[in-house]
Amino acid sequence: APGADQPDWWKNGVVYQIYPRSFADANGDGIGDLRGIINHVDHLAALGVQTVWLSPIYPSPQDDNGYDIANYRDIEPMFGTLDDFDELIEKLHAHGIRLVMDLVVNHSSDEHEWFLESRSSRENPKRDWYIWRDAREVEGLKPGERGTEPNNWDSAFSGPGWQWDEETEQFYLHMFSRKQPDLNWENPEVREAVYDMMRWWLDRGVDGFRMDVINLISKPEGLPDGPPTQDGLGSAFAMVMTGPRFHEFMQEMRREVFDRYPKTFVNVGETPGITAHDALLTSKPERGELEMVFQFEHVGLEHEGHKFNPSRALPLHELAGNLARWDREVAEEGGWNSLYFENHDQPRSVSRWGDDDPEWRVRSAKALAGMLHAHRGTPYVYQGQELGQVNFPWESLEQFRDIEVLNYVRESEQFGHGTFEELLPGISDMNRDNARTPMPWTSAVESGAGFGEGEPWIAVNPSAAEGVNAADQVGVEGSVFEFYRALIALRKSEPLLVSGGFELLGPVESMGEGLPGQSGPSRVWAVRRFSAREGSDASSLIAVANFSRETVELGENVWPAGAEVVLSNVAESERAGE
Ligand code: TEU
Ligand code: CA
Repeated sequence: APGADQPDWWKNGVVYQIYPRSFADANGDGIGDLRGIINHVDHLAALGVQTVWLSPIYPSPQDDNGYDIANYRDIEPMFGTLDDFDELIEKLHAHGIRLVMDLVVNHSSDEHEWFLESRSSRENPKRDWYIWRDAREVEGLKPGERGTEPNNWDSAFSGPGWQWDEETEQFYLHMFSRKQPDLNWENPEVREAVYDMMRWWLDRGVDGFRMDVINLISKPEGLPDGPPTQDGLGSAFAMVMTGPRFHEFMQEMRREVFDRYPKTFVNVGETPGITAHDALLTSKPERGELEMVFQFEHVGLEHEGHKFNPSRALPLHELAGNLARWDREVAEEGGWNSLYFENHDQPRSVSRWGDDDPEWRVRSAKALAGMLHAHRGTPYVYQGQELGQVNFPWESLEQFRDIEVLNYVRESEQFGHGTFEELLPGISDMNRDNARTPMPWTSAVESGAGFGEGEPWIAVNPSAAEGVNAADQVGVEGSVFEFYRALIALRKSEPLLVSGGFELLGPVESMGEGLPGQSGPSRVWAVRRFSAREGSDASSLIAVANFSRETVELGENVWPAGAEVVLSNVAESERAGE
């Protein structure tokens, strides 16, 4: 792989996430594909990213858009072939870009051969590859009646986390949809089958993995009930997150897979609910686990209860304070952070934390970018984020594709928690389809915004007509894309961004009404990266963003006299009082 001789190469660059289904459709069937990605490698090269992470492209019934894998060693025909895949790796490598695969091994599809065998009979050698349990005895059962689910666990996509199998008369566990049965990591044969498959992809030339919900693989002994949620269910996540054998399994995976290859791979764990303490244990190099993990705290701060309850506006100091704490407790202690505001599960950050009014969208997208990339860790850019994409203007249920929304609306109506119209505001803000609308390559919304010839599988965001598209931004001065390009280039020329110390300058809660010299509530976010705290050769890089529409004066503690601007989201002519 390019630059394979540099240790820790993954600290120096930026990762770009592609959601293949929504990136570019080359054959006109309305669904993005590998050929579409191959055709747009120049876009990635222009941006200057070091690594591409592809959301799952394995054969799959697409119950959860590929996060339900039916065969770990092939390509979904809708996306292309293994030959296309080899061509994509080769082309990316030729441009100096590495490829990270998304790997989902907490669960497989119920259509995977392993599960078909497992469910075929209780005596099948693969029975124990998944998590099967008898029904729980309840009092007063009549002959022929079965008990209840083995415990109260819910599934992430509504309803109980257990599915009854009529044939073999047991339940199987599914933390996500019922078409995503959980693999049994307690079984060493399962682990060896996974490691073997990972080696197969590494032999093929991939440069690493993004391991889906990897901290859910170790279930607690006895599968005890979880704390109550609603409708008589309990939280499965609360019981399973970063379970008892998680670190042990990660160390085993390192020994069995990565240690057998030169150390040129990046392994990022997607780890909902992980604490900073466990993130440090997972990413400290000497422990031999993963290179870094995705934390979830900062993307859950504004939720009260379920993520589709209307969310509160997030006070800036909470977001800033959270990222600063992760720096202090993980990066400062020798671990490493993944820095992200968006991915295929999150709404668009400009709509969520910035200002998506057309007047402010561009500045806002740049401000968010600058702040994220100024933190210590590896920054991730999700497709469309580099164009300042905004949330979609949702109106009707027919527009949604995501199983999470569809199940939620169905269950809510069934249990009388609200009608679609009542739920719409909360769903609009937080749903995952916001991230999954087609990548806008041109402004031609009516004909698919350059995504492909066919009718796209999900509606195009009308923002494409207002400048949120690649054609209007690549090479155009002042665009969000050009800001990202400059930011990514800055990381290459400015070692402080990679290895400098980190300090939050403001806002912090203790500052009460805001920074000194600033009236009104906290609205300026400022961080500093530095080579040394003091001394004549100390150098610093300051990132500062104004999260309001008003002009603010910056105090000396944020913007010292004589500081020079290296990159700005506002044209020089528009900057006041410099
Ligand atoms: O997501 C795991 C996860 O915990 C979430 O971000 C999830 O989407 C959320 O709980 C829903 O509210 C990963 C993948 O990123 C996601 O796309 C998959 O659906 C999920 O795992 C199951 O494989
Ligand atoms: Ca296609």
